[in-house]
Amino acid sequence: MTQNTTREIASQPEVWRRALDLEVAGLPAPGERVAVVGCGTSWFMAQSYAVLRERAGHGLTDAFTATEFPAGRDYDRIVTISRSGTTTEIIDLLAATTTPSLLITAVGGGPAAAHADAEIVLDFADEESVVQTRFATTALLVLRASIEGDLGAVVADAEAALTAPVKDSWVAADQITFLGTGWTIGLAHEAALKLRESSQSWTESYPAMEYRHGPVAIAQPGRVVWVFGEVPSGLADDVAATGAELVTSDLDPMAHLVLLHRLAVARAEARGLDPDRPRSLSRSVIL
Ligand code: F1P
Repeated sequence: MTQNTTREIASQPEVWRRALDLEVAGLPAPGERVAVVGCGTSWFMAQSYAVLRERAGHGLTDAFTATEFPAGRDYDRIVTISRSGTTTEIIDLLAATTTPSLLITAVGGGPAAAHADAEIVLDFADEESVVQTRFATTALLVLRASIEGDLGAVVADAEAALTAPVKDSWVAADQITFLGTGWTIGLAHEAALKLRESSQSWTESYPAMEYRHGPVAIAQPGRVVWVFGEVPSGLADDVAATGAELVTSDLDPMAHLVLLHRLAVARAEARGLDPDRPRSLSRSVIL
């Protein structure tokens, strides 16, 4: 059970290290107005990159899922992320646009690449699993490194995340809400998706301060609130008042996502599910 997913999760520090050694050419230059587009996991990585890039002062950066790309809005570049390079909505968008485009993928020369002006192929991060873990994090790491420079400390944190305890209370929780701020909101959405895909868990995800505007209503003992990155002031008290368990981490938020990957496998196994065979999912959605 779970051989591919478990192996791919565990390989993240090594694969990330390899990614950081790459000379990546072709990413948008500072000042370009950029749309970043993906579907599913790739959309959430796009969201994180968009916030990082714009907040670093590199220029306007918006993230969309492919079908919601706003027709008529002007960008200097469209960056698409697709592990498979075969997702129909991504192919359609690339085929329709006249804006210069880049595809970040694990599989070079595929049907999406045929419509893109350039591609960055992270083939060493490709996966056998349906459920994405290391391709998504590696793509985001490459994008993040183009903004932040040296991310060696993030790799070290990912190593720590592979041996950190996965608590029984997280495995047993009947509901988990994920929160983030800024670029970690994309990680929160990805974490929630990961648990749904791998372990059919009930999860929700929000920008952290949205938690007070309704989502807190379902918090109670036996449920978990998991925060990626900074915990906004007052939030810990709000969660404590409900009896729910608050999970935070000193690790880099991307390393915290690696710990979440391990929780996804543990929850699947506890429910007798095989995360290598997620229900109703396929590696790529081809309409
Ligand atoms: C995107 C995606 C995955 C999801 C699912 C199907 O694929 O939606 O995020 O986990 O299993 O595919 P891609 O465009 O990145 O190949």
